[in-house]
Amino acid sequence: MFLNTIADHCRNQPDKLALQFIGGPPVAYGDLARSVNRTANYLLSLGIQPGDRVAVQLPKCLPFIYFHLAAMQIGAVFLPLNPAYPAAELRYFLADSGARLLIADAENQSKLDPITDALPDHRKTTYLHKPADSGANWLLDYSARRRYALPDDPDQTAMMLYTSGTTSRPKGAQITHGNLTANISALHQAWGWRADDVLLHALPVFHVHGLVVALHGALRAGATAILCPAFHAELTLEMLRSRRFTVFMGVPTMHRRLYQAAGGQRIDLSHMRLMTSGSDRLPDDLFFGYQETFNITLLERYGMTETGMNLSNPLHGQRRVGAVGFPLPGVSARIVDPGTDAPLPDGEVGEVQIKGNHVFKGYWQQPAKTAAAFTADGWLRTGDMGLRAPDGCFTLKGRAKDLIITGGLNVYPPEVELVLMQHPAITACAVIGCPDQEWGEQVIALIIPRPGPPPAAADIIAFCRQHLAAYKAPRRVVFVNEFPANALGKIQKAKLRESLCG
Ligand code: MCA
Repeated sequence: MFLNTIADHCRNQPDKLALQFIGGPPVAYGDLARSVNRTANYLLSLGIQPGDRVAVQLPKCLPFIYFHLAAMQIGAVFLPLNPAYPAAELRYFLADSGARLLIADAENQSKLDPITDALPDHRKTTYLHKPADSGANWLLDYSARRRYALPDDPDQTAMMLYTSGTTSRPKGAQITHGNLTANISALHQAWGWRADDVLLHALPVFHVHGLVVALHGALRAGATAILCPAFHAELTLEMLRSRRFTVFMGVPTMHRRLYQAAGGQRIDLSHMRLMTSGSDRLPDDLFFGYQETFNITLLERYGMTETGMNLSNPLHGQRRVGAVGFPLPGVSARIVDPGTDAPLPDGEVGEVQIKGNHVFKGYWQQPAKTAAAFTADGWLRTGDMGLRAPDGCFTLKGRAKDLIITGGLNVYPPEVELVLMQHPAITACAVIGCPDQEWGEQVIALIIPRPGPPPAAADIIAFCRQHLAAYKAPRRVVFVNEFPANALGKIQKAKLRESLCG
């Protein structure tokens, strides 16, 4: 299992640099083992048992990583929470998951205490204080040592990540130790991870992309990860030029900003062994723009929270513009008719379905939704449409599900519509995504107001931001008198997109 591999690195190369935040202290593999062990002991001292959910809402910082690894090491379930979630969303995640423990930023105590006080399963919140200097050393003052064994059951849940849905509130995707191990081994092989790799890590750590693909990737290889607390294009480009790094991973919005930061100048980044793009489609102009400007061919790959990574363009060999590549080792992928689940011939567009040891074990306490996510013979329905070329290379062609991707983050329109319908001045609404060069798509709300003076668009946006993380709130509000509907009365969003997105 991959936690054992990391433990081996900690034993075999204790002095090798594992992690370092920009401007922060170096953390060698030996230090990492000690800090994670101390954190694991802290969790044990609180009575955290295998299977207990440990929620962590912290900015990107070392303790986030220590709690992440420590919780998994003692068999607890790590639940990362984006610091951008407002109280309403946070309450839902904590209540639904039944988290015993919350680790949070002390700055948020007055906001969090009233929420957690009302939750029956919640036992304790540990508040960490941000250090005054930028040393990023939020270390827990806890030193007892106890031995414990790493989990050895591949079906044991390691983490739970909330994903939204087209018909319901967010669901907790349970990702097992076996899933993580299978996926990170496949990526290790496919992307040729090496112990002398140095990853520049600029992604958030609350999602599969930054946490699993990037961070686990580097640790599994016994390599080094240099972490930026947040993404700044100019700073990142400056560092990428320095020749210190070999691997970088980003979402298209980040790559767009890096490309723009070059300001038309040619900057040779061909010393980078691997630069990947994912979480949303990589636009063709950016693929070519990167080749022209940076002398780099971005490697596009395809994954989802429920599976980790599924498909990837090759490390060696041709990376195809607009394509997401071939199944990773141990991954099976097929294209089917979404109505019948019958496989389609190469070249025909259908739903992408996935099978493999990396596929999650189900949604937390949602047996019906879990069953609906799989076909009778165990393929995961991704809700993404695509086709397979005769040589086995996959290309995505839109989505069967009602989903917007903005800046690499998924926004499910029904979730936003549910909030909008709580606004007293709204009779009906529809949320759609319109193409946007920087963000991929932008969230747009169409609204039929109640009779009387119409609400201000800014008020509606502010209302959404009170209830939802800012990236889910509409960027634009359009008032309409009616919606195009089909015979069943269902709003035809394709028509709305056609008339509005231009
Ligand atoms: C920030 N804002 C956004 C987004 N991010 N709005 C829409 N979509 C977003 N993704 C808002 C901020 O709240 C702010 O609003 C305004 O946009 C401008 O903020 P700015 O400072 O420009 O943005 P940023 O903080 O620099 O963030 C942009 C970002 C970030 C770096 C591209 O969104 C990001 O890190 N995206 C990566 C997401 C990711 O890791 N996805 C992986 C999911 P205001 O100022 O008005 O409050 S995992 C996944 O999808 C699967 C498994 C896979 O295959 O990888």
